[in-house]
Amino acid sequence: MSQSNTPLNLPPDPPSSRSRRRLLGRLAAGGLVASQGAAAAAGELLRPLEAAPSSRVPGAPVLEHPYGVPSPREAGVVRRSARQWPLPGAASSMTPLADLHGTITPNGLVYERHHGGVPDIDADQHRLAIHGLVRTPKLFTMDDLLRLPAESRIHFLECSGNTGSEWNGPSGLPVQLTHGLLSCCEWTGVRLSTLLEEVGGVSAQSNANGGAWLLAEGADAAAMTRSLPLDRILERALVVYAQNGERLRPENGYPLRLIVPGFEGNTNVKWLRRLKVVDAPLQTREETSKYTSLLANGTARQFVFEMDAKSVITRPSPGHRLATHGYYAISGIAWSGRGTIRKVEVSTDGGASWRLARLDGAARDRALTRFEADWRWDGAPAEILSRATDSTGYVQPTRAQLVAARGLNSQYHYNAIQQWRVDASGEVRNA
Ligand SMILES: Nc1nc2c(c(=O)[nH]1)N[C@H]1C(S)=C(S)[C@@H](COP(=O)(O)O)O[C@H]1N2
Ligand SMILES: [Mo]
Repeated sequence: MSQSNTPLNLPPDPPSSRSRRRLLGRLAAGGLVASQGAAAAAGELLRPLEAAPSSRVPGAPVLEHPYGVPSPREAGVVRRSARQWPLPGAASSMTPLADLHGTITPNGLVYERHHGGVPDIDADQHRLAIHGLVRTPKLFTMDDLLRLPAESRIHFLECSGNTGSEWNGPSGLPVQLTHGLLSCCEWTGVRLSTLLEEVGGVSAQSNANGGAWLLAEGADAAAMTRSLPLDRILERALVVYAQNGERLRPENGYPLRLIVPGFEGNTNVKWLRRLKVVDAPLQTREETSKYTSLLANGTARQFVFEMDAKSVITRPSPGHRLATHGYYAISGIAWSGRGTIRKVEVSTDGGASWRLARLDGAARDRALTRFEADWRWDGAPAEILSRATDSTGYVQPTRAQLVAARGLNSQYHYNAIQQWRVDASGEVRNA
C-alpha cells in the first residue's frame, strides 16, 4: 500500500514514465536489476548483508533535540484544517488518523478546536474557583491541585462537529478531514468528586429544582462556558493537568482542563478557571446558539451530551493506494461515549455481508479501540466499511437511518457508517 500526504483525495502522482525509466536505468547500472519492479525486489533480496551505510559513520549526538521530535521523514504527518477559517483563532485542526497506530494520539497531533484562540496562561498565577452551591467555596492554585490524589485514565475526545462533512453524502475528503476531530489520550488529574469534597460538598439547596448542575468556564477569549448535569458526570469527570504523561499542551488547555469522558468535546472546557454548582442549567451561548441539533420538524435537541458509538477504517483509506493484489489487514478505530465497544463488523462488499473484526487489546471505557479484519483483495472494485456495536447494544446506524431520525439540519453528532471505495486500480476514495 502506498500513501500520499496530500490532504485531499487526489490520486498520488504516478512517477512519470521518464523518471521511472531513469530510476530503472540507475538500478540496472548498479547491477541490481535486469528488468522491472519484481526483479528489483529479487535483486534486493539477493544482495549480501553488507554493513548499512548508516553503520559506517557515527550517528547524531544525544541531546541534539532536548525535546524529541519525529523523524524528518515523517514530516507529512501533521494536523491539518479542512478549510480556511476567517478568524484563525476560532478554528480547528484535525488529527492525521490514517498515519496513526494503536489508540493513543501523540500530544503534537491532538486535534485543536478553539473558539477564541489559545490563551497564554502563567500556571503560577492560574486559579481554579469552585463556588456556587457548595459549603465552603475555594480558590485552588496548581500546587494545591498537585497535592491531591491523582488519577490517570485513557479517554477519547471528539468534537460534536466531527464528520459533519458527510451529512449530505460522501464529501470526497480523506479520513483526517472527515473524522480527525478525534483524539485519545491518557489524562491525569484530580477527580471532580475529590474537589467537591474539598469544598465541603454540594449544599442542600442545590436539590430544590430537581438536581445540581455544574457551570464550567474557561479563561480564554471565548470564555467558553457549559452547563453539565452533576449526577451524570460526577463518577467519571476529571480536572486534569496532564496528557500522555506531560503537562497539558497550551492548545489543549494548559494549565488545567475539564475532562468529561464520553461527552461531546465542547463540554471538556479548556483553560478551566471556575466550576460553579447551580440548581438548573444556565442558558449560555454554547447551549443556545450552538451545540443544539435542529430536527426536521423544526424543534431542537438541547443538552445532547454523549457521543454515540462510531467507527471508521483508517487503513486503507482515501489517499492510500493498494499497490498489489493479495492480503491486506483492514484497520480502524471504534469508540462510544456510552461505554465500551462490544464488537466491530467489517464489510468489503458495500454492506451486503459482514464479518467480525478482531479487537486489539481489551476494549476500554469511553476510549478508542483498534480493530482489524483480514482481507484478500482480488483486484475487483470494493466498498469497505465498518460498523460498531457498544456495550449498551447500540449499533452504529447507516447514513439513511441517521438522516431519517434527525433530518439534514443537524450539524452535530454525525456517527453513521463510513464507506470507502476501492477501485480496480487500487485507489481508495471517499465516494
Ligand atoms: N475554554 C475553551 N474550552 C474549550 C474550547 C474553547 O474554545 N475554549 N473548545 C471546545 C471544543 S468545541 C472542543 S471540540 C474541545 C477541543 O479540545 P482540544 O483542542 O484539546 O482537542 O475543547 C472544548 N473546550
Ligand atoms: Mo467541538
